[in-house]
Amino acid sequence: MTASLVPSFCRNCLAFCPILVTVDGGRAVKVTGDPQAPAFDGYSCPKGRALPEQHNHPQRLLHCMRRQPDGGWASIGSQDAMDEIAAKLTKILAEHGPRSVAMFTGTGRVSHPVGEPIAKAWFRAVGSRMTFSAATIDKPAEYTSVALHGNWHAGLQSFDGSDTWMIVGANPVIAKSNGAPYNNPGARLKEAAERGMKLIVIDPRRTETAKRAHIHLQARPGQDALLLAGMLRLIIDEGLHDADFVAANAVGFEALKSALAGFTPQVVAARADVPVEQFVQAARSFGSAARGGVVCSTGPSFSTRSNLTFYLALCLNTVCGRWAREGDKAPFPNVLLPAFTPRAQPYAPYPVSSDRPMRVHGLMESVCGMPTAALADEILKDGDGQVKALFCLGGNPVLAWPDQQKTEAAMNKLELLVVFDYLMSDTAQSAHYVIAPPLSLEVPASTRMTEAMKYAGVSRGFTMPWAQYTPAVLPMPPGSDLIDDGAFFFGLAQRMGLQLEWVNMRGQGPNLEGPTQTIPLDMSRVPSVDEMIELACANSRVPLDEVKLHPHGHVHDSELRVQAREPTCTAMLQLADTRMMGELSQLLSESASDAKSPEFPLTLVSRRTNKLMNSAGRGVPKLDGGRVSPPACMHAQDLAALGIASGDLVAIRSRHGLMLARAELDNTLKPGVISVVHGFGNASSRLGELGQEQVLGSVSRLINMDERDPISGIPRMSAIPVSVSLHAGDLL
Ligand SMILES: Nc1nc2c(c(=O)[nH]1)N[C@H]1C(S)=C(S)[C@@H](COP(=O)(O)OP(=O)(O)OC[C@H]3O[C@@H](n4cnc5c(=O)[nH]c(N)nc54)[C@H](O)[C@@H]3O)O[C@H]1N2
Ligand SMILES: Nc1nc2c(c(=O)[nH]1)N[C@H]1C(S)=C(S)[C@@H](COP(=O)(O)OP(=O)(O)OC[C@H]3O[C@@H](n4cnc5c(=O)[nH]c(N)nc54)[C@H](O)[C@@H]3O)O[C@H]1N2
Ligand code: SF4
Ligand SMILES: [Mo]
Repeated sequence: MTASLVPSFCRNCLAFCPILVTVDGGRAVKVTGDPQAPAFDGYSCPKGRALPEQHNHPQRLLHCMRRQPDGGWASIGSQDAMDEIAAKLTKILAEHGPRSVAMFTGTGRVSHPVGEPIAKAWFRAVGSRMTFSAATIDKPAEYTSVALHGNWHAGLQSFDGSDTWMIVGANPVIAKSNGAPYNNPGARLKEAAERGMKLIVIDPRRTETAKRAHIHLQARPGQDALLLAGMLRLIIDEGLHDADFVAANAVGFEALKSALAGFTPQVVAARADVPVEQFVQAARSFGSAARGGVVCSTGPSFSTRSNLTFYLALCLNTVCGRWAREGDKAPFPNVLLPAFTPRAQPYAPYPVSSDRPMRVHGLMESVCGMPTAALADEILKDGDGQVKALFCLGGNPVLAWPDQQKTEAAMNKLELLVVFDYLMSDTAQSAHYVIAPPLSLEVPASTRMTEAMKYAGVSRGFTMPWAQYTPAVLPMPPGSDLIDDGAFFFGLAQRMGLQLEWVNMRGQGPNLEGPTQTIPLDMSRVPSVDEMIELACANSRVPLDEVKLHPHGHVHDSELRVQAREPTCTAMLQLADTRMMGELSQLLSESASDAKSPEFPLTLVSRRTNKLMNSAGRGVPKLDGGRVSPPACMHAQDLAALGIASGDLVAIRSRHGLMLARAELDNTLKPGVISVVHGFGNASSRLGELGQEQVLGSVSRLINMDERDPISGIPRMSAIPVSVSLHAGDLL
């Protein structure tokens, strides 16, 4: 058989880069970026190019697994697994009620976006609201800030026409995350700089993104709210704001202005440890530009006060009038989402929390969803409503949830843990059943999920009307019995006599672009993945069949322009939310040295690497380079002061716990800051098999769940005070 070259797109992360897959004998042997998809310049990253290694992974599960009474594992047919799990769930639901069954969805769901709506439909059908996701341990403030401040119907001004752009704690060049277009962000930032856009980056590390900045504020971690407050004050003080826009579209300007009074450039620059002239230059550069925006990402999200930081970023956009205006080209003309008419008008703020409490920590279900940081305690705390059964879809809680020890205790306490993963992950080690899914190249997909990310924040998703559909590129591996999560939950529903409904939301909270689409499913037969894609793309602006005509993807341009405010629209943006103004005054009164203590003199921050997607990619030599523990990146000054050399095994201690890592020289860091990649480490049950260095490598061991945000529950996951020392002796 001769090899063929098949166009598709990578689904390891939300960039969904177009790729060409070389298929030989039914197997993927090579993946490259697709040069015929000009919008992406043929770009791909190492994770995408390693799709063949992922699909052909020697430890890949080709059958579902069931834990045996002696603790060992045996394979089980997917139909039998559904029979047994349906019977167990029926019993748990009858004994403990719907709240006892929960779900966590992680980043692995990006590979197969149409499974989750069926899983959620199953939860609705059994009456459980207990569906959690990685969103509340990621950037939950994207949701809370929009609820507190309001949003803009037409969206933020587009990156393309902007002359200023500010990125707070994101590294989109590597992560394809908030702040820059997903289609080859490095190239897009370079182009923008060439046409004169002034990029401002706030990050304690001179990242790949910061290297492209006009101004890089290398601030102390955790000072973003302070910096944004200071910028707002300076911009208003110097009259650089857009008074007409504010008067027409926002309330609370005077109250915000007076709350900002104490945030002088001197106070802010000193506390954030940046040169005052550079801070002033950044604020003026942002304030005096005509178009552009500010966006925040995981850096400030993980570093406490995330609601306030994200809220102030929205205030900065509003005060400078940086929302798409009447007559502008629509920044987000939907393609696989239904058509809509963007308007130059606000969406009103709405309550952040529901009246539905969790059983623990005084947390509520909120606009960002169920608080994942509370789920371990919901499992551990005995009593009415206790979570007894958990489905984990494409996630790896043992390495990704804060407080690894607590997470492991919770996983081991469950009566039923069902993990959907293609490998025996560290969470799967605790499971009762592991469901083996087909991998991305074995199923069809559309780019709708990334398009719909625009509903999750103000600067996510594609910045152009890009769409692609791919059929399955590969057949199922010979001899395998794989089942995707959609078909699995559908099968459970059939066995339990449940009627499922497919739901497509078209926005966040009460502010929807269009009515929610609810489609009852025919329960007599399992829908194919292609049928699920059709359901997701119901009433799309561009018919799915037309998108399919472009196998290399296509920009479905539109002449759609932003329309004027509707005469009936009374909504206003809120610049002085009471809760946020309270936090502002607390922030000012806090001591500047709160994070410094002699016992924990360094500050640990998170970072991502180009070759791994959180914990995924470990175990693939091409991606992890055989590394068993994470790099602990440190400045030469800190290494020298501690007598540590690059390559040494070090113990990192926080008030909560300790982890092991390998020191690595990195002079792009601000001295005093140590930056460690998360996703390493292993379940502690594997200590005998793998050894301390490998097992104790998770940053989540350092995170205390009790230091949590009152709305989303996200704990401090960055800007953590730590100490670092050469590792000696046994730790456990
Ligand atoms: N300390 C610290 N903690 C963090 C973070 C941090 O930076 N620092 N980041 C946080 C963030 S932003 C997030 S989003 C979460 C991530 O939390 P998780 O999503 O729970 O973590 P991942 O490691 O991404 O887990 C993805 C899992 O999906 C599996 N997978 C991959 N492809 C497929 C597939 O096609 N199908 C199925 N079924 N499974 C698949 C992988 O094998 C892996 O086990 O972690 C959070 N936790
Ligand atoms: N290659 C790759 N791509 C990924 C992922 C991956 O693991 N690998 N994960 C995906 C996921 S789940 C997500 S959520 C996105 C995340 O995407 P990003 O949010 O862009 O994540 P990072 O690349 O870690 O960038 C966060 C930056 O914040 C900085 N930082 C840390 N603390 C602070 C602080 O207090 N203030 C400020 N201003 N900066 C701070 C760090 O130095 C770092 O450069 O990436 C996605 N894409
Ligand atoms: S950036 Fe890398 S992992 Fe993400 S879609 Fe593109 S090739 Fe895949
Ligand atoms: Mo994330």
